[in-house]
Amino acid sequence: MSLLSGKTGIVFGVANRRSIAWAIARAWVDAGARLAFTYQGDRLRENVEELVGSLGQECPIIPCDVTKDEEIQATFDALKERFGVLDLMLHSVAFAPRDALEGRFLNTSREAFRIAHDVSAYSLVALARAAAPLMVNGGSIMGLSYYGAEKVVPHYNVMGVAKASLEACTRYLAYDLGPQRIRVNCISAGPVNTLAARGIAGFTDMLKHYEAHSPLRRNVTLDELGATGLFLASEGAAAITGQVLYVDGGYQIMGM
Ligand code: NAD
Ligand code: 0WE
Repeated sequence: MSLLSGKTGIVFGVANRRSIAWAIARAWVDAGARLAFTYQGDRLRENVEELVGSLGQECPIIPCDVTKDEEIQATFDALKERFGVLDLMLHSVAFAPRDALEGRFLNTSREAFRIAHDVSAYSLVALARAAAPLMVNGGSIMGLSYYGAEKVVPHYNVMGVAKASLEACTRYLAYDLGPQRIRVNCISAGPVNTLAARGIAGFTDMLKHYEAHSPLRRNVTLDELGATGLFLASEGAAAITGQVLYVDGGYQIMGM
């Protein structure tokens, strides 16, 4: 029997085939899960429909901008209708206004700070609150973080502060939801060439830096992130909650 057979899940954050969310979703489906997908706006609908069409299962595909409470409500109403019970939720969503990821952190505007935290951190709380009532047999919730939460990565700026919040939210949610056997964790991924990383000045140099300095002397692959997402969803991780798991070739342990 496969690791996730009979389990249901919902995935937030697929934009295209390179999305980390897509890698984790594929791993979940290969392990036997039934999934629902959300997409941010009309711009991404066809992308997600085409990708999901290749999975060989009928999946609900629901629009959901995570900054809109009414769309979150409608998403979980639809999910309750289709699946009834939920076991897994993936949060793979982040955004900060582009100009906040350039120049000095010092110049972060109140509005850029608000948006980054609303989309990238508060949304985990809102989604967990909506998902928990459907997780009647316990569950596994996971988000994606990055090392810039913990140490200064030049230009990651307000996103680093928002990821620090996401990681703290993960711990508080793990405490609140633990009695319901719902686990909440983060995967802190090394840099991956996705849509969200594209066009970041110096991103190619960052990939080279990880290759040169991480203990494994290479970058992480999407398949490896999928495998970690599968582990966190599975019984192998049954006693792991509130944690940040680094999937970064070991980069995070280095002091120099
Ligand atoms: P991606 O662009 O494929 O995914 C980001 C997703 O966020 C997109 O699907 C986008 O639609 C969604 N999103 C943004 N604003 C939204 C909103 N208001 N409502 C709903 N969805 C919204 O890029 P990715 O690299 O796969 O990013 C996924 C996650 O992984 C993010 O949390 C990112 O911070 C994190 N991460 C990425 C890297 C990397 O190097 N690529 C490293 C570590 C962590
Ligand atoms: O979390 C991220 C990136 C998330 C992201 C990306 C964008 C680009 C387009 C959030 N908001 C936006 N806004 C946009 O307008 N990563 C972990 C990838 C990333 O981004 C960086 C990095 C790394 C790594 C930005 C600066 C420095 C390093």
